[in-house]
Amino acid sequence: MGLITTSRDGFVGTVTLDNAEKRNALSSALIDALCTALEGFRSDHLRAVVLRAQPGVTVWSAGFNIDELPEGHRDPLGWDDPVRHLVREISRFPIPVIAMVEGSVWGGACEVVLACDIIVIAPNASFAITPAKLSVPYNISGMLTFLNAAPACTVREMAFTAKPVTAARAFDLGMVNHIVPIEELETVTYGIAKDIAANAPLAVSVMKEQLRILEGAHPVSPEGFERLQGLRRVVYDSQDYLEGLRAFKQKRKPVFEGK
Ligand code: KFV
Repeated sequence: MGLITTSRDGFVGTVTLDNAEKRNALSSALIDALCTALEGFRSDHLRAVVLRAQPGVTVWSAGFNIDELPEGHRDPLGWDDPVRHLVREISRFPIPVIAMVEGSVWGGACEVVLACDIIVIAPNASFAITPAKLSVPYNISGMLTFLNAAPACTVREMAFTAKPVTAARAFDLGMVNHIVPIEELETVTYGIAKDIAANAPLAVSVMKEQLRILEGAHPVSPEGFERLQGLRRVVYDSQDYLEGLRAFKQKRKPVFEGK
């Protein structure tokens, strides 16, 4: 079964998430397919990429594939985790990636969208930062993606409540570039892609990389890094982490005890 589809029109490539049955959860297989598609676009010298889901979905992506989270005592979002790999791939990709979003976007998928260069959304889009619903310690560079995309007080509210933010609010907060009626979503998105594709690709590419390096220019001391990793370890070693996973699989609300 295909998890994604790809297409291209001139210099513009499209990757469509195509696993609505599992709400486009970011399984390692889906992410592998997506990264392979991006690599193909890179070697063919495309100039803009649109990342989207099938038209009409109510869930753009349900985020991390919870079934693939480790059963405790291992960092669930370490360097080699597929979502981390995808976020790095998008942000280091030398071609602008435009996220075109209708429907809800959860957890790791919210980071993936916010890691894209430009975001165009329909009024039914929503965004949720969900680790607190599962007792997952999000990783440090992931928190930086959120912090680069939204005001710090918004990141705090989203992360602590895990409640979705509406499309209108995401736009008001400057988290996305455009909110447009659903009938105009493709026209506006592909219009931007074509504008980019008409420009000088080397200049666009170097500006993308400059912005990535500048956005990531936050020195963290070794002591600070080790402190954060130690605090994260307490979370993924906890009973609450196991409870979060169990509750999702049993389709019930988790009961967290703070230990
Ligand atoms: N991982 C694995 N399977 C998932 C999934 C996920 N994140 N989300 C949905 N599925 C599966 C679900 O188990 C079901 O499979 C099918 O997709 C349809 O889901 O074999 P099954 O039982 O058919 P439903 O029935 O729940 O769909 P729906 O009623 O439309 O509700 C959609 C939605 C998105 C509201 C619901 O599926 C949901 O709450 N999903 C989890 C959303 C979430 O909390 N995502 C965060 C994942 S953790 C994450 O990203 C990270 C890294 N983090 O730290 O938070």
